[in-house]
Amino acid sequence: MKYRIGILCYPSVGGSGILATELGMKLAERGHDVHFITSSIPFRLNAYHPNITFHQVEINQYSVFRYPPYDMTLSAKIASVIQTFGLDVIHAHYAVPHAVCAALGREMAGMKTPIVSTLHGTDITVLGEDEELKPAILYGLRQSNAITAVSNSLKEETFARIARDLPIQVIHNFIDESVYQPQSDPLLRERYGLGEADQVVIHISNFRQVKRVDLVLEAFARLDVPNKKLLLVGDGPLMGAMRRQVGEMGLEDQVIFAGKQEQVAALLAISDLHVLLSDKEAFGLVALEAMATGVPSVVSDAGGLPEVITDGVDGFVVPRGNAEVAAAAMQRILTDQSLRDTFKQTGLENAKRFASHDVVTEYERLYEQVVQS
Ligand code: GMT
Repeated sequence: MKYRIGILCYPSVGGSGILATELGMKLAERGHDVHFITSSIPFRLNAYHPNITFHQVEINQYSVFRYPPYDMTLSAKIASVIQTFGLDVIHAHYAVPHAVCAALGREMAGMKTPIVSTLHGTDITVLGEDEELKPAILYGLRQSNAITAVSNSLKEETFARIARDLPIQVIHNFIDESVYQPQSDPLLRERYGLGEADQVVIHISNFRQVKRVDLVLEAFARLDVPNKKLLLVGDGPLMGAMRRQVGEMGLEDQVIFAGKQEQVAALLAISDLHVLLSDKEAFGLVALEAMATGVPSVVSDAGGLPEVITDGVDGFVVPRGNAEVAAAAMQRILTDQSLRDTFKQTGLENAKRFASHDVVTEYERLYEQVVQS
């Protein structure tokens, strides 16, 4: 069956937006009619496709509003898209406001359009800690006809923090294999001033507290590896603090700030090791991107990361908050070429567990289930 699917997501850089956009594009390729309802064009929605329509949520800036009513405007937009295009299903990525707005939009439209809500992580692990927001999260999830979480760990956390009786199904994330695959671009290394002998460690994130970039810097500083370089990709509130830390540690010549990048496959491919030492991480899409590109990872044991990286098999999983142990694991990978090759090969094989084809099919089955019930 082909469906008319409304997708709600954060369009800016971030794992949940990337996943929602990739899913929408794959569904369109399979013949479904996909409607993105977001505040701006999702940043990776670069493929023109006749089955994709983008509906922009434009907020009325009427001067009486102290706070522009985004959630209400989004709900009204959902209602109008349901009515105009006869959506069969709404897929809300992230519990707040999307699952809540999906429910309100459906109500406004006076329809029974089924809602699938996908939990991505911080909607539960950070926002779920806020007692004021919990009723909204719970409302959005109870109104959903199906709930998915991107890892087993997130499913368990949702039970613990929100409600034990929620019917949550785990559907892991996927990446676009045609983009994330081994590749080489010697010119790119040159452009970043990297010599042939340089050993490149890469970290990619939104530089928020939860990502513990301070630990990445500390672990990198501890490495006893000649020609080490740290490529920091991203931007965020901790950028200033990170630059200060780099200065205090005297690492200016070894750290490269590459800024926010939309496509990171090529940057991963010029790296020898990927590092992600987050305090919380529901899945860690970037670890999967690294694995599929053939770059081994050292990750913390936070949340769903151990469901992506298998310790000692395709990378190392280290305890949270310990730069010393992380540095030892990084040192092993950087100084042992045969271990690195083994991790690379096993990683390429293991990345297939998250094959886009299978994951998209799982979502299709779920749509079928909710539409038919
Ligand atoms: O990691 C972030 O801060 C961004 C966040 C988001 O909402 O986009 O990412 C979350 O969703 C991703 C896609 O499912 C997951 O891969 C990330 O692990 C998750 N982040 C956290 O749990 C901190």
